[in-house]
Amino acid sequence: MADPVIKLIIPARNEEGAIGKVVTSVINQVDGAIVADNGSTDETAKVASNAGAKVVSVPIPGYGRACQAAVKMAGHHDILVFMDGDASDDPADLPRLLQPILSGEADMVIGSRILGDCDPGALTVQQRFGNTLACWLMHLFWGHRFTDLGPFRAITRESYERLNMQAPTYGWTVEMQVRALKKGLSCREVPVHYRARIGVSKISGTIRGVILAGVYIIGTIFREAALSLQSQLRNVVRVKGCSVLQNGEKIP
Ligand SMILES: Nc1nc2c(ncn2[C@@H]2O[C@H](COP(=O)(O)OP(=O)(O)OP(=O)(O)O)[C@@H](O)[C@H]2O)c(=O)[nH]1
Ligand SMILES: [Mg+2]
Repeated sequence: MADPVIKLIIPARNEEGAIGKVVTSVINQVDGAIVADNGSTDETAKVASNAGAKVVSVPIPGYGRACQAAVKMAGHHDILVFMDGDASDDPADLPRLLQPILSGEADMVIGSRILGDCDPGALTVQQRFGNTLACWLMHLFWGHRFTDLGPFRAITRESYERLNMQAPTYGWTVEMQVRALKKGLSCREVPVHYRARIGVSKISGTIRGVILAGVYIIGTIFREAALSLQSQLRNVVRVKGCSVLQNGEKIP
């Protein structure tokens, strides 16, 4: 891909201590950064804007909602990069993340914290367990081995649009990976460095956050598996030339 327009999407909820550093550390490597201020009650929006990001306000909390709203605001782009706003992702890894897309080898690249190195305490035991389980289920259902659901990732615009992303909250990352597999996209992982976040942990370090994230992530995988099964059954019915009624309409 020659000279692509790269837009960076950063969901952020109460990240005033980190978001300025995140934006300034990466803004020169992309063609624009969009921070989705997800109902913050602190100065996240102001700090992000001062650092050079475009800010979109998304009042209802939800990781997926924030990402989707920011993508809508991104304007023209060829590649989307997603990164957390708590300074846990390392901008030095961006070239490595983009390389397989730029060379035409991949449609989507996930930054794997498991293949890379994590600072002490950056990736909790609960996160590692949840990611391993989710990746195992993806392999079981769709036959592809991911090692992580890392938030630092890149995808071509065309591929992103094919995924019709829906997950409003924590299911966002796994939904993107599962739907990429279902659409037959070329998926890669590259090792990334994961740092301890700036500011107070909201998800992985809290019992409520871990349970909620786990339920949404695993629930998303089973929902996607059920949808796959449903469409396979429909195909079988079609191939057999049966005529069945669905929602009151006849499928020839
Ligand atoms: N918790 C939370 N984070 C959100 C939300 N919307 C956007 N975010 C941002 O999404 C990114 C990931 O959330 P984190 O709180 O870092 O989640 P995590 O990395 O699993 O866990 P911790 O870093 O330990 O809190 C951060 O940039 C958040 O600010 C939301 O509704 N809730
Ligand atoms: Mg975090």
